[in-house]
Amino acid sequence: MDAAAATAVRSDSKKARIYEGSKDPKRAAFYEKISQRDLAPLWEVLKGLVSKEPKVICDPAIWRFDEVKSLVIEGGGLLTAQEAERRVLVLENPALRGQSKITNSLFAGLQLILPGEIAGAHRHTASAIRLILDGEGAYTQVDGEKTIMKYGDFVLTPNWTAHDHGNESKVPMIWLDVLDMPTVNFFGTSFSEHLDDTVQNTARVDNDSLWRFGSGVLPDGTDTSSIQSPVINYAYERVRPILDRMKKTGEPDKHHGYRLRYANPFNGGWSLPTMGANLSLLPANFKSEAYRSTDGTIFVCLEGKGATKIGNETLEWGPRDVFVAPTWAPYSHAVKGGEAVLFSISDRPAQEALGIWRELN
Ligand code: 1HN
Repeated sequence: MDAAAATAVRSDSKKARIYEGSKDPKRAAFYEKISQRDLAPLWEVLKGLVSKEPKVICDPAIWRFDEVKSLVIEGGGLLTAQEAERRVLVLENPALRGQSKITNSLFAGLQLILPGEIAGAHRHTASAIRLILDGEGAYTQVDGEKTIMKYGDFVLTPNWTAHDHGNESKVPMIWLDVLDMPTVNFFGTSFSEHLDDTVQNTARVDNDSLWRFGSGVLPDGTDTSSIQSPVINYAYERVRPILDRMKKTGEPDKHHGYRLRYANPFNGGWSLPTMGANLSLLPANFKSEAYRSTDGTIFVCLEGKGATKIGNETLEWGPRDVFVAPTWAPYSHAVKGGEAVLFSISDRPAQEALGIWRELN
């Protein structure tokens, strides 16, 4: 851009916006004058800034696995996992296209890793979770610990942990990635680096963290101050039976059915400070009462079928479908036929830490 064009752009950016009150010529002139000093009248925008209720740009949306799987696989023929660094199709909220967001604070995508492929080691300030949806037998390594992943496993790569993936199985693997990247970027705190070794040396026994910290004991000398869980794979085969036990001994919650939280075994809190995940068993023909909260929530069906009414929209779901309920939108689930299992994840821990999380009211 030449100097004259740059000046024109700059002077244009100093033009007062057209506000409601600009109809009054005196006010309009005032707004124009203060705009030259990078000032603007709060009274023209206050109502939009401090709204009575949350006003978010985010739509209810669903990605049906059977419809998108072939597209994920097709992407696998275009470039290798190594070329892509991470071969992921981003789940873009229809109201937030081009921003790599599924909600205002979270990223989600479907990652494909083909047999024999490697996604090299790196680390970043954004924390990630993976929920395994298709295939079985690929591994993730996190800070020197390897875990082989299976359907429904909930895998963590907390902030700044080194992680790489590889598929030594005979079938393609697809999983859902959710990252707090939009939150990290909102604060302008994104850092990342590639590690020298594409594949980390694993210094620990496979699944060491689940054995060590997922059995109700803490080895002597454990530093329990971490705000992120030390467990890197909450294996579905260990977690799923707990829902059956809850069902045998209690009544379902009217909003969430039988629901558990993926916890940090050090303090009972959420498994990550920025993202909180749950697993719900909704009994056969269960209909939940409408619920809403300020954490826009990503749901994934792991078993069964149903429909969720979000605001005025009803989304029908089945196994491996991913759908999203925006901040403060009332939603209710209706199970169709036999019982269903829903995984969910949101930014609730971050909101709770800031004292701004609300539900219902
Ligand atoms: C990432 O590092 C992974 O490690 C997946 O598998 C998805 C999306 C955005 C930024 C980094 C991974 C990602 C990502």
